[in-house]
Amino acid sequence: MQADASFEVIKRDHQGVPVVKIVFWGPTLAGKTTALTITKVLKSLEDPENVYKFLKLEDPTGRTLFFDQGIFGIGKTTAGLPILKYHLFTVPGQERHAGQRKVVLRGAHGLIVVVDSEKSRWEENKNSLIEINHLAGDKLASGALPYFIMLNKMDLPIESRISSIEVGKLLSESGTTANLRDAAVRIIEVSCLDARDDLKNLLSKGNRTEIVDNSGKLKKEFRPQSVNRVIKPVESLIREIIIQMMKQQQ
Ligand SMILES: Nc1nc2c(ncn2[C@@H]2O[C@H](COP(=O)(O)OP(=O)(O)O)[C@@H](O)[C@H]2O)c(=O)[nH]1
Ligand SMILES: [Mg+2]
Repeated sequence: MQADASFEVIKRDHQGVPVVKIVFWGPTLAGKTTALTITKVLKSLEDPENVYKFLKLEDPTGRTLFFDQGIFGIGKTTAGLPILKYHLFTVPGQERHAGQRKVVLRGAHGLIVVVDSEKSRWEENKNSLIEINHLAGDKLASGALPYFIMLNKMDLPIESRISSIEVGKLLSESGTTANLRDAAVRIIEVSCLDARDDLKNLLSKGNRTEIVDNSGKLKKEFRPQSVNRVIKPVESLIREIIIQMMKQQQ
């Protein structure tokens, strides 16, 4: 295996907690910042002690400048520490930010490639795939960088959006098919808009007592399906990364 195609070493913070990095990749306006924000809101409801940091760096028009970042944890050891911390980053999607994207991608353990299902965004999606293939194609091909493809905006009318099947065409047009081998099973169709609305509705419910436990945390069974889909790639990647981490420790 090539040196640059091996799994990133997982570092630990000053308290010895392993820290992993997951990056949302994709063209501008695809919904990366929205997906990260939904993750943050859900985590704040379900597991608030494990929300460490949330930062959005936007220009005055709301476009991401440099990156957005959220730091979260999972579980709690007897010492009161999380068993793992994960940093979620989004890249700035605008074409002129290629340099920043490269920096943000550095050291990633997992990748979520956000594809904008809006038909008119074909070229932007294609360019974004070409770029990630150029930067990380070897790692994606070898499995060293586990990934999911998040096909967003599935709420759009069917005639103005692409389907998962057409993502295959997008992959072959961008020359990424060979590297994104298992892509077909790694596509998750989502609507961040529906997820955001469902979260809002949930929170505006008059009687909150039935949806929260004794400590005021949202019970997992009340997680809306639309939100679950948005969170799924992060949760699945963390599981895959933990397996890699255990292999590194052997
Ligand atoms: N219709 C629709 N619009 C969405 C969805 N997700 C995000 N958007 C909108 O797309 C625009 C760009 O979203 P943003 O998260 O800032 O994209 P980013 O540039 O990838 O970070 C915003 O106006 C969002 O409200 C979705 O699932 N469906
Ligand atoms: Mg953004």
